Amino acid sequence: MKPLSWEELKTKTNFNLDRVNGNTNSHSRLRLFGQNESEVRVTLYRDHHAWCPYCQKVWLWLEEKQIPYRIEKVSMFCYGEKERWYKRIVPSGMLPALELDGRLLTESNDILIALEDAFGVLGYSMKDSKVIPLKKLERQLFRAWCMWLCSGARSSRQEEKNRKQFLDVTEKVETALSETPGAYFLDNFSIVDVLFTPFLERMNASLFYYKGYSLREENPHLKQWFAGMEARSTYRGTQSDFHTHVHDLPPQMGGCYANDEPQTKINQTRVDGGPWLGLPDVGYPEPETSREEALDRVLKHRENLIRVNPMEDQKFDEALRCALSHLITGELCQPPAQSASGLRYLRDRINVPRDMSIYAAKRLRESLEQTAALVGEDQGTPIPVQHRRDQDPANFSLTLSH
Ligand SMILES: N[C@@H](CCC(=O)N[C@@H](CS)C(=O)NCC(=O)O)C(=O)O
Repeated sequence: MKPLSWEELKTKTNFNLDRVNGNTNSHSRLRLFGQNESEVRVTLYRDHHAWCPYCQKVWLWLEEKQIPYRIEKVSMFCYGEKERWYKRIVPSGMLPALELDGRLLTESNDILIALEDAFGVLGYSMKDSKVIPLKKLERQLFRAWCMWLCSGARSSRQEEKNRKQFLDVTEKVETALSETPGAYFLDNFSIVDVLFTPFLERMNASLFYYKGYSLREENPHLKQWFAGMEARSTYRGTQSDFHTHVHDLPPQMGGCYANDEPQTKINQTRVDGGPWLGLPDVGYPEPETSREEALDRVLKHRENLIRVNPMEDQKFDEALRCALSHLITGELCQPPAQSASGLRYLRDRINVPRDMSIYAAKRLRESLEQTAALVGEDQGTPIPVQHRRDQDPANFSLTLSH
């Protein structure tokens, strides 16, 4: 088929999201949950790309409690320059920060305590005797994960030791989850689930890709916990995918080290090159709107996407329309010769949930890859591991949050 024009593509999506009062989403700058704007007492400062795990905790808490709040987005050092206005209020530049009734707070756990003092607890208090040991267990798991993922093992014995240490702590997490009847850490969804969410999500992604280990599939209680989280629209709105995490973690963690298990290679090929549907980064069924959502997001940013792509603009414009035509019609569309690297450059830079939700991203990656495959094996510029300035939000500043 011939590629659809931009005008034709615009008629193919009706995707619409109420950012202020609708489901949790990464684009919103104001959340009201049906309340009046005059009720807003809180501003959350979080990172543009939704990579910061400590921001995710606070974000999820506010969404669960339906507290009206504003969102200000700030760059992380690894992908851009810290905004001067932010350094004036938080000189270290660290995220998250939160303003509550004009009072500025930093440190995610202190923020959560202040929020529960102001608005009431989420199931249990951070200081509850049931919560404290689980909070400690989360930190223990975090340390074991860092040790395994981030120390380049000097020997296979060391690698084995790090792996075992992580699996031992995972066993304790399994036991804790088995002691409650439902999917969650306590009798109902609570603050404890919020505390565990950011790093369990990042562990699931990074260990799959760098260690050939599928946390979610190999642990029945964690499997149930992930499904319990995905039953919540709040979590779905903050949820990322394997591709985003495995490439956002290295600069944040100071390096992630792959082992030489055959399964690791298999998983890396799959996460980088697809197929992306069926990966254990999501378990709920695909919404009917995923393709329309992906198209809507590309249409909003198309000028910047074409401008930042290393390929010549006109050629990439046509290649991108071919991929979008495939996304919407399911029919393959021959892109211009030598456009594979431009298509794969974009395929590698779709971020979840920053740009779109998890299934929309999978569908778009699939169409970019299948279209690129028609004209060759050329890959895009490799994703850097020391920094991610290829993702500098300044390139999208006019449209990023619109
Ligand atoms: N203990 C702090 C840790 C916060 C933290 O490490 N934030 C990182 C992002 S995940 C940060 O802001 N780093 C500066 C940057 O990357 O720009 C908390 O819980 O809030």
